[in-house]
Amino acid sequence: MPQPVLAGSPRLEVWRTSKRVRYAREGDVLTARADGILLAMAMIPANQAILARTEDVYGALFRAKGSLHWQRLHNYIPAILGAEDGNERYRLFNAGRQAAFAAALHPVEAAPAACGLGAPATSPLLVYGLATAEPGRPIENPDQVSAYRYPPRYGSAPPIFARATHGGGAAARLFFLSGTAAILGHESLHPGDVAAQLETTIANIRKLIEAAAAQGDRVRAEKLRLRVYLKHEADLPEIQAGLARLLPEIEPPPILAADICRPELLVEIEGHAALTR
Ligand code: 3EB
Repeated sequence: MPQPVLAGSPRLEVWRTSKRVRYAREGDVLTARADGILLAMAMIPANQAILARTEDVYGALFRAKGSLHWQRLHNYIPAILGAEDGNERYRLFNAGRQAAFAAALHPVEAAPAACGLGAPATSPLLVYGLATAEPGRPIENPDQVSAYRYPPRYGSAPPIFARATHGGGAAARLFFLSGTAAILGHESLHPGDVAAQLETTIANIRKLIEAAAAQGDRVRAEKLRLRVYLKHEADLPEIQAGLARLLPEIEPPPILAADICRPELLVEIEGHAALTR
């Protein structure tokens, strides 16, 4: 992870399988492959030309994916709120991602879960994700506009991701939670109030758990494995107190320092959970 850790550990994810794993470097993409499973990570310098670099990274990832299906993607964008040629870099990133999904003929309604966060300006553009042999099932929040239908005021190209997914194939027992923030409809709530943003964010996570339940998936809050991204380190005590109060089912999750993709958003939470039979 390129972001500084404010609380908790570790800074790495470990995914286990009983299948034989082969590791390779395929151009700009590092891969770990097993039968029906791909973990792929692409990392390239992108302090300039973020749109073209995003298309490059996604083009390489789609080539590595082949006929598998994305389950989950993580996007870490250096200087995400910075400007380039008069445009916000996150908006340019979205344009590049949209172009790559279009080039791969990938329908936005079948997008995987994802998160989109800032990274230090000197970090490379980092995108990593999991693909398996069967498509997952998207889960949307009834109180949020689907991200791929955001109106143009958030940029000419929308972000492409599902709010959550029930995994497919080797990930069939997993619930993937996308980056979740204080957004209702398509609008950010509670500018400047980190405690209220956290409350809305956790409420959005619980709505996704309910939406999953309506589709027959049992996601128990105590199974959530979360990662919290916080814009201002000074808000750490308030966030830790809020997490303990609003999510008493789980141990305190790790908290990383990162810019969120809208200037007014102060906190975002993503993760996954093992589904309960
Ligand atoms: C939002 O709900 C907050 O660009 O891939 C969340 C998850 C967000 C993923 C992405 C962005 C992304 O719009 C931001």
